[in-house]
Amino acid sequence: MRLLGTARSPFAWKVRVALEEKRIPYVYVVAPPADPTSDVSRHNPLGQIPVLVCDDGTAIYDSPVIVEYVDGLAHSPKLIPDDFAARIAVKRWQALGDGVVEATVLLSRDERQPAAARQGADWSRNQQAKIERALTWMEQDLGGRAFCYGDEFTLADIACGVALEYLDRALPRLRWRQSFEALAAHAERLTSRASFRAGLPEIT
Ligand SMILES: N[C@@H](CCC(=O)N[C@@H](CS)C(=O)NCC(=O)O)C(=O)O
Repeated sequence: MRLLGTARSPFAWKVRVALEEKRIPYVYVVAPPADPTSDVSRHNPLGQIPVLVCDDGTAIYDSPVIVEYVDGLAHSPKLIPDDFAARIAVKRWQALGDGVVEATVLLSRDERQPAAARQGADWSRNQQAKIERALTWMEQDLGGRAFCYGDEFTLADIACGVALEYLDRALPRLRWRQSFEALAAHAERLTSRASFRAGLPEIT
């Protein structure tokens, strides 16, 4: 199995954490989508990474679909619960984490542009408000628990940890840890796991 990604992709990192947690061997291939030699568009018509290319050539995308596939490959640990309500709750955490990552990517990319090329104050405020609202919800839902959902590590924790660590690295000016103590403590617990240390994205 080959995972196509880049050193900077938070979505590829989420998949790598899942693969590490499940102890599933894979080959990581650095494949920048914009590089015509990278073959990404041949595997994913949308031209986006991450893409998981199975040994029989089947390509799986996007990251939520890949992690669901990966979870089905090995029984334990179970990242997405079977129970309907639990599964929806865990996937909702993933949607929130992925949404924080998307807003962080857009905002941090915009902030690196020359002033004349930037989107403007209203747009930036809107992106930042998404992040703050999502973190507020996460902080309240996590409360004093050790895991995002239930009493076991799940995909919810992967998505949450990836989003928080990426936010730390891509938009350090937000200093979110000062306002969200439960999330800050959870981020420490999560990023100390060996699975999270694999494929930590570069920020440039
Ligand atoms: N919803 C997708 C998002 C993937 C995504 O945004 N990938 C970025 C890199 S992190 C990408 O490939 N960008 C190139 C492009 O959109 O052309 C997922 O979860 O996999």
